[in-house]
Amino acid sequence: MLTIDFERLRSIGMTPALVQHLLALLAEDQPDPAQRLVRVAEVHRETVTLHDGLAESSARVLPRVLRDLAEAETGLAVGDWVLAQPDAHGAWWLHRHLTPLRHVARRDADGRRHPVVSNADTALLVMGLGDDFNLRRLERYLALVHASDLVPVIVLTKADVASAAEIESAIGGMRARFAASLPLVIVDARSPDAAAQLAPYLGAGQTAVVLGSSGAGKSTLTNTLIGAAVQDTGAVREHDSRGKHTTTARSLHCLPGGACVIDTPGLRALRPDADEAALALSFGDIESLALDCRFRDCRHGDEPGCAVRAGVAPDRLRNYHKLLREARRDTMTVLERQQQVAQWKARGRAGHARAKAKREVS
Ligand SMILES: Nc1nc2c(ncn2[C@@H]2O[C@H](COP(=O)(O)OP(=O)(O)OP(=O)(O)O)[C@@H](O)[C@H]2O)c(=O)[nH]1
Ligand SMILES: [Mg+2]
Ligand SMILES: [Zn+2]
Repeated sequence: MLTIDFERLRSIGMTPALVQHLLALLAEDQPDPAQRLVRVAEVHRETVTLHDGLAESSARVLPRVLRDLAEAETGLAVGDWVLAQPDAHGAWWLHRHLTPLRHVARRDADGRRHPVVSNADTALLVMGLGDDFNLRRLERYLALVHASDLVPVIVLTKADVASAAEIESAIGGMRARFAASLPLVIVDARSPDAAAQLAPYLGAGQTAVVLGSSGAGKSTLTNTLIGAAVQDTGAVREHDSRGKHTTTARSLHCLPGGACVIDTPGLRALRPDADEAALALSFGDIESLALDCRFRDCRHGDEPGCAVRAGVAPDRLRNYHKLLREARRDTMTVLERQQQVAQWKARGRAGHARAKAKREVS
């Protein structure tokens, strides 16, 4: 029977809830006594970096594990807990992927699901004050985080270079759209003060993932939290503050206070893997106001007596509807998607035929 060395694994994010979850998984299917419980710190093309609480080592993944994950429409993610074992030559192999307690995934433009991170407790949503600040993007990140049951903390960086007006308008915009209970910190990501402000969210054993667009200051903040320049950081473009995608892979780091942080590359376009129910949760204000609309099937368009239109920023409502449309498209089965494409094509053909007939008549 596999024992969990809680003290050793706590430095890489083991929590009591995880122990319970993992023991339940392992009880169903007892592992080989030679296997060790470790955490995925990096995922590369051919190998993974595993952390055992003391040191990191490189390992290859059994093809069977990759096949099973692909079949489940997912893949290995930084933060996953796994079982690994050395072969006769001393080379480490990842033998078993343990279903994560929490998992963040995103969708690409084709609706395919991609893993982001596993077993994180908190998401630090990093956004630069100034050109990077964008409420719609923040709303998308919040939908992603709510769908995966992480605690969101909004981290607005570059407070040292932002004007008072920029800071005020950012706070005002957030207050108009989000619940006042949403945690918000405003920092210079390079200053140790940022670590102090985030300390309440980074208790021993906790795992935080930093998310945000390129140039927002995710790696800068990661370095400040670690207390050393471990991650490369890069300059941003002068005219729009956009980053140059300096970080290219996700990586897990231990912090001096006993928490872990996962640095991630800035995503170009974020499409959360959130279904309608998760979105309804993230946009709870809209859902509860909708109960007061005059019509039960109100679409919050131009119906009279619409409580949603009266109480929600129009841009937030538009963003919600856009995310809902994407979610419906993403959750369509392959067959449904094929049928939709066929329908579009048929409509296109009918349109062509009509246009042709018209030309021939005139
Ligand atoms: N003045 C100031 N500069 C910051 C702050 N945060 C980040 N920067 C600078 O912004 C630039 C981009 O920071 P990074 O940490 O590399 O950004 P990133 O989010 O990791 O970007 P990618 O890795 O490309 O996704 C660097 O030049 C940082 O020094 C801040 O709070 N204040
Ligand atoms: Mg970075
Ligand atoms: Zn309505």
